[in-house]
Amino acid sequence: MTNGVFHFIQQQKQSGKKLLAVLIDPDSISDVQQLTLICEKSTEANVDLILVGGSLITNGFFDTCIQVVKKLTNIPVVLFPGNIMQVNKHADAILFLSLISGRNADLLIGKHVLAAPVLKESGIEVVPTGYMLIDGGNITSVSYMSNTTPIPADKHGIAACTALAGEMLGLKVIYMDAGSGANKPVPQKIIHAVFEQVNVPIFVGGGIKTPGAAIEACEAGADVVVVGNAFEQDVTLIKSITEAVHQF
Ligand code: 1GP
Repeated sequence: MTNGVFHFIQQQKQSGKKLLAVLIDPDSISDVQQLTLICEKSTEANVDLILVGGSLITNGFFDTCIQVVKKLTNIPVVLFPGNIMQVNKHADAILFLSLISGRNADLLIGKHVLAAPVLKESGIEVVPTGYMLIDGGNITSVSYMSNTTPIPADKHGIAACTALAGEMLGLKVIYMDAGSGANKPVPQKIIHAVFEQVNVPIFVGGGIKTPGAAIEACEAGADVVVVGNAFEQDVTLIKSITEAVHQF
């Protein structure tokens, strides 16, 4: 990817195309066989991005996971870090997340100060990302671990203004997340409210399990649909959900 991951996402957005990102949580997918299968199915389905990250990494599989994915696919690998330890120079890029829906200073700027020199040294592409947690009907790992309250799913104005402030601060991407394994995905109305306010690409994830739910996110304004859990349960969904997103 010569011009970088962000350039690619922006270009696709400008041509009205929607992207599918597979989220690999090295803590849930800890065996190489399952990882290999996900990589093969992702390549066959023409998945656009592979995100790697999780709230906790307890098994030491993070580095191996990235190297295996890099070896098995040509799909750009983007770090989606749950904490500062999830930086790896073999990835193509990192979503440098600022948790703008919360008021935890450490996750707005504190951890970034610690990560910045490490990222500079690694040379990987840094994509400044406004990360917004949206209530998905249950308490998720992100909410608990970040000690932040998600934006209520019916508070469209709060979400829109939060995203707008993020864009004004120079963040290049907005990520609306109901959290991994959310009961309910981010509703269309709140995605659309954000879509109407900002020009930057919008990622939407958390609780998307069907082609229909992915289509709804795209119709509402998502540029990148992120799916993790559902693919861990059933790899055949990689093809059907990617096809659904690529019909736009
Ligand atoms: C979580 O948006 C991602 O941060 C994906 O969520 O695992 O529920 O698909 P799922």
